[in-house]
Amino acid sequence: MRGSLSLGLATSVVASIASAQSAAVSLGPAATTVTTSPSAAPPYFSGEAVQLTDEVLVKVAAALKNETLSRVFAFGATNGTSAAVNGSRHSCKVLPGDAAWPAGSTWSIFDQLLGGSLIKPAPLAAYCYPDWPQYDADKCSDITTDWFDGYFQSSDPASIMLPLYEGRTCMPTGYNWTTTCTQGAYPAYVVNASTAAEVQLAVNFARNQNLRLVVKNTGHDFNGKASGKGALSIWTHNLKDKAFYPSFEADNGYSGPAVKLGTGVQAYEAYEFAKESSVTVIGGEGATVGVAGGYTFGGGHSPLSSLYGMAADQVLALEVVLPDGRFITATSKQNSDVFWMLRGGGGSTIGVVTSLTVRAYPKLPTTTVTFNYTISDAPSVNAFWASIGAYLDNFERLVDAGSYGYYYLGASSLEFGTSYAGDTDYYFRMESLVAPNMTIAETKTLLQPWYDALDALNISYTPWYNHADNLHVLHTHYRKVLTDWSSHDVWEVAFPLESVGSDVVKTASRLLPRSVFEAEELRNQTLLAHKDAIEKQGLFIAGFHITGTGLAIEPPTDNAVLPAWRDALAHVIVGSEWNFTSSWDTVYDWTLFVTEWMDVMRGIAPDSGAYMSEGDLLEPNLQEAFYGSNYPRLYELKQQYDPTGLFFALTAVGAEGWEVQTTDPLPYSWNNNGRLCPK
Ligand SMILES: Cc1cc2nc3c(=O)[nH]c(=O)nc-3n(C[C@H](O)[C@H](O)[C@H](O)COP(=O)(O)OP(=O)(O)OC[C@H]3O[C@@H](n4cnc5c(N)ncnc54)[C@H](O)[C@@H]3O)c2cc1C
Ligand SMILES: *[C@@H]1O[C@H](CO)[C@@H](O)[C@H](O)[C@H]1NC(C)=O
Ligand SMILES: *[C@@H]1O[C@H](CO)[C@@H](O)[C@H](O)[C@H]1NC(C)=O
Ligand SMILES: *[C@@H]1O[C@H](CO)[C@@H](O)[C@H](O)[C@H]1NC(C)=O
Ligand SMILES: *[C@@H]1O[C@H](CO)[C@@H](O)[C@H](O)[C@H]1NC(C)=O
Ligand SMILES: *[C@@H]1O[C@H](CO)[C@@H](O)[C@H](O)[C@H]1NC(C)=O
Ligand SMILES: *[C@@H]1O[C@H](CO)[C@@H](O)[C@H](O)[C@H]1NC(C)=O
Ligand SMILES: *[C@@H]1O[C@H](CO)[C@@H](O)[C@H](O)[C@H]1NC(C)=O
Ligand SMILES: *[C@@H]1O[C@H](CO)[C@@H](O)[C@H](O)[C@H]1NC(C)=O
Ligand SMILES: *[C@@H]1O[C@H](CO)[C@@H](O)[C@H](O)[C@H]1NC(C)=O
Ligand SMILES: CC(=O)N[C@H]1CO[C@H](CO)[C@@H](O)[C@@H]1O
Repeated sequence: MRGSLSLGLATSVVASIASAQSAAVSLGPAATTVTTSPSAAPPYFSGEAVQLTDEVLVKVAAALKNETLSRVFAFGATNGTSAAVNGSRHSCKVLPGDAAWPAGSTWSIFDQLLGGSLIKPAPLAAYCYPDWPQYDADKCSDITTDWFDGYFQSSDPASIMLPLYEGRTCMPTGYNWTTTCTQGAYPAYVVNASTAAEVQLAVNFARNQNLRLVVKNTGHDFNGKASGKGALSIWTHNLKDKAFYPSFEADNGYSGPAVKLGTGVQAYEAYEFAKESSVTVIGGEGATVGVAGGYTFGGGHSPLSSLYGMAADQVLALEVVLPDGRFITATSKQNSDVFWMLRGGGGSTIGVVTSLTVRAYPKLPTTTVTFNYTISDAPSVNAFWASIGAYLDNFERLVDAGSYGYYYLGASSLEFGTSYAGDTDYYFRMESLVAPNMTIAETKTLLQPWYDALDALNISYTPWYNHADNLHVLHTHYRKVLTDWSSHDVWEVAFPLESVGSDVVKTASRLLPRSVFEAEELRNQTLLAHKDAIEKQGLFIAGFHITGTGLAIEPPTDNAVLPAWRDALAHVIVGSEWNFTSSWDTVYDWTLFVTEWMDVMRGIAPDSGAYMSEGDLLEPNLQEAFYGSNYPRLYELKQQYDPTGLFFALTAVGAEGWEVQTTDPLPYSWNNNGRLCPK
C-alpha cells in the first residue's frame, strides 16, 4: 500500500497534515527520529531510532481533528498499574465482517501513519486457484516447486512453515486436499515493519481496536504461532541490521565481544556475519530459523549448547515494544522482569522485540560427522536395534565431551518422516554430530566406543568427517551458486536445508535427563520406546544428544529457560504422519495418537519437561511441561504487562485463558483457524 505517502520515512514528525477524512490528502508517517541512545545497550539501529512518542500523537490528533479516531492510535495505560488491570475486560477479538471491525477509511489512515507499510496478504498458494485475482499458472508452478523451502516461506509476509495450524486452507497444486483456497488463519493485514514506530503503532491499533495480534518473524514455529484468523500481523522479517562490538560492557557484568541483531536476522545471516567478524554466535541448526526471534525467546538449542548453553543464555540486551505501545530497553538492570521473561518464556508474550544483543565467542575449530545405515546394513533386526541401544549407552559420554548429535530414526526411507505402521525398512541417520573444539582424530577417539559396538554388531556404516577452523556458514542454499568448495565451513556440509511447509506431520517431544541415562533400566526403556515407535506405531523420531548446561559456561540463573533443559542429555521429537489427501478425521486421529503415545516417554522422565518451541500443542499439563517452575512468575508478569490480553499464541504464556473457536472439524484450539475468545 505504499504510494499514498506524502512524506518519506526519514521525515522526523508528522507534518503538513490536513483533514484525514478528506480522501485527497495523505498523512505522513507518525514518527520522530530520536537522537538519544539507550544506556547499557548498543546504539539504536536506524529503524529503532524512528519512534512513536506522545508528542507525535499530539500532532496526529491535531491533524485528524477527530477525538474518536485519534484514540485508535493512543498508547495504553502504563503497564502494571492496578487501574489498568482493574479496568480491562477480556472479550472476543473482532473479525472482518463484524460491526466493530475497523472501517476501510480507518485502515487507510493507519496505513498512512505507518508510511505505507500495510499489506493485505493473500495466501501464498492463491496463485493456484482460478477464483483468486492472483491466479497465475506459472507462478503456481513456481510456488509448488519452492513450497518446502524455508527461504521461500520466510520471505512471504503471511505464510507459515506448518500450514496445518492455519487450517491447511490453501495448499499448492499437488499438495492440496480440497479444490478451494480460503484465507484461513493467514492474517487479514500485515505491517511490514522497518521502524520501531510502525511496531508501536500496530500494537496500539490492535489493542485499541480489539484485534487479534500476531507477530510473524520467519513462521517456523512448530505450532503455527505466527498465524491467526482475521489478525493484524506484525512482520519483523525485514529488521535485518547487524552490528559487531569487539568489546562490549553489559549490565550483567559481561565484558567482551557482542553482536547486535535485528529480530529479522535468520541463522544463516547471523553465521555469515559472525564469520566475517571472526567470532562464533549461538544459533540453531536450521539455516532459516529466526535466530533473533522466537528461537531465542523460547530458549533456543544449538549444536554448541553442550558447550555454551542455550541461546537465551547469551542475551545481553533487548529492545522491545511493550503491550502498551512503549518502546523500552531491557537488560539485567533495566526492565529486568521483561528481560527475564523474554529469555526462555517464549515469543508472543509481553512485547515485540526489534533487536537483541548477544555475547559472541572466539572462532572455534570444529569437526562434524555424518553417517547412516539401514536394516540392510545390519545382519538382523535385533542387531539394528542393539545398535541404537549402543548409541543411547554413549549419550552421557558424548554430551559430557561437549558434543551434539542430531539423529533420525524411522522406517521406509532415509528422509525425515515417511514412516507408516508396518514398514520394516528401518533406518538410522546421524544427520550431524558436532564436536566443537576437536580435531578429526580427537572426534574419532570420542566416538570409538560407539563404533566398537557397531562393529561388534556387524553394522556397516561409513562416517563422513569434516573439519573447519570455524563453525560458520555459507549455507547449503548457496550451493546452487557457489563453485568454490575450498572453504569448508562446517555448517554448509553438515546441515542440509530442512524441508518445511508440510501439513502432514504432527510432533510431540520430551527432554530426557541424565538420570535416565545413568540407570540401565531406564536406558533400556528408552530403547524399547524408540523401537516401539518405529516398529509398531508408524511414528518417526528426530532426536538430539544435547544439554542446556554448557561445559564452558555457567548458565545464568536469572532467565526463564525451562529448568529441565539444564539437566537434559536428550531432546527427543516423535512424529506421526499422514498424507496430502487425508481427511480431518485422519488428522484428528494421528494428532491425538502421538500425544497419547508420548505417555511412554513421559513415564520414563516424569519430572522433566518438553521444549516449548518443538513441543506438542496438546501436551498434557502444558504449562508445567513447557515452562516448569517458572510458570507462576511468567503468568503474573504476563497479566501485569499485558492486562488486555493483546498477545496470544497457542501454547504461549497465558494462552490457557483463551480459545480459538476453530471452524474446522477439530476441537477448539487445535489450530488458529477461528475466532479468538476468552475461555
Ligand atoms: C526447520 C526447523 C529447524 C529448527 N531448528 C531449531 C534448532 O536447531 N534449535 C531450536 O531451538 N529450535 C529449532 N527450531 C524451532 C524454532 O526455534 C521455533 O520454530 C521458533 O519458534 C522459531 O522462531 P521464529 O521467530 O523463526 O519463527 P516464528 O514462527 O515467526 O515465531 C515464533 C514465535 O515467536 C514469536 N516471535 C517471533 N519474533 C518475535 C519478536 N520479534 N517479538 C515477539 N515475538 C516474536 C512469534 O509471534 C511466534 O509466536 C526449528 C524449527 C524448524 C521448522
Ligand atoms: C470520527 O471518527 C470516527 C471513527 O472513525 C467516525 O465514526 C466519526 O464519524 C468521525 N467523526 C467525524 C465528525 O468525522
Ligand atoms: C481493583 O478492583 C478491586 C475490585 O473492584 C478493588 O477492590 C481494588 O481496590 C481495585 N484496585 C485498585 C488499585 O484500584
Ligand atoms: C487441487 O487444486 C487444483 C487447482 O489448483 C484442483 O484442480 C485439484 O482438483 C485439487 N485437488 C484436490 C485433491 O482437490
Ligand atoms: C517490506 O518492506 C521492505 C523495506 O523494509 C521492502 O524492501 C519490501 O519490498 C517490503 N515487502 C513487501 C512484501 O511489501
Ligand atoms: C579448546 O581447546 C583448547 C586446547 O585444547 C583449550 O585450551 C580451550 O579452552 C578449548 N576451548 C573451549 C571453549 O573449550
Ligand atoms: C559378525 O560377523 C562375524 C564374521 O562374519 C561373525 O563371526 C559374527 O558372529 C557376527 N556377529 C554378529 C553379532 O552378527
Ligand atoms: C548414507 O550413507 C552412504 C554411505 O554409507 C552414502 O553413500 C549415502 O549417501 C548416505 N545417504 C544419505 C542420505 O546421506
Ligand atoms: C537391559 O537390557 C539388556 C539387554 O537386553 C539386558 O541384558 C539387561 O538385563 C537389561 N537391564 C535391566 C536393568 O533391565
Ligand atoms: C493416504 O492415506 C490414506 C489413509 O489415511 C490412504 O488410504 C491413501 O492410500 C494414502 N494415499 C497415498 C497417496 O499414500
Ligand atoms: C517500561 C515500564 O513502564 N515498566 C514498568 C512496568 O511496571 C512495573 C511495575 O509496576 C514497573 O516496575 C516498570 O518500571
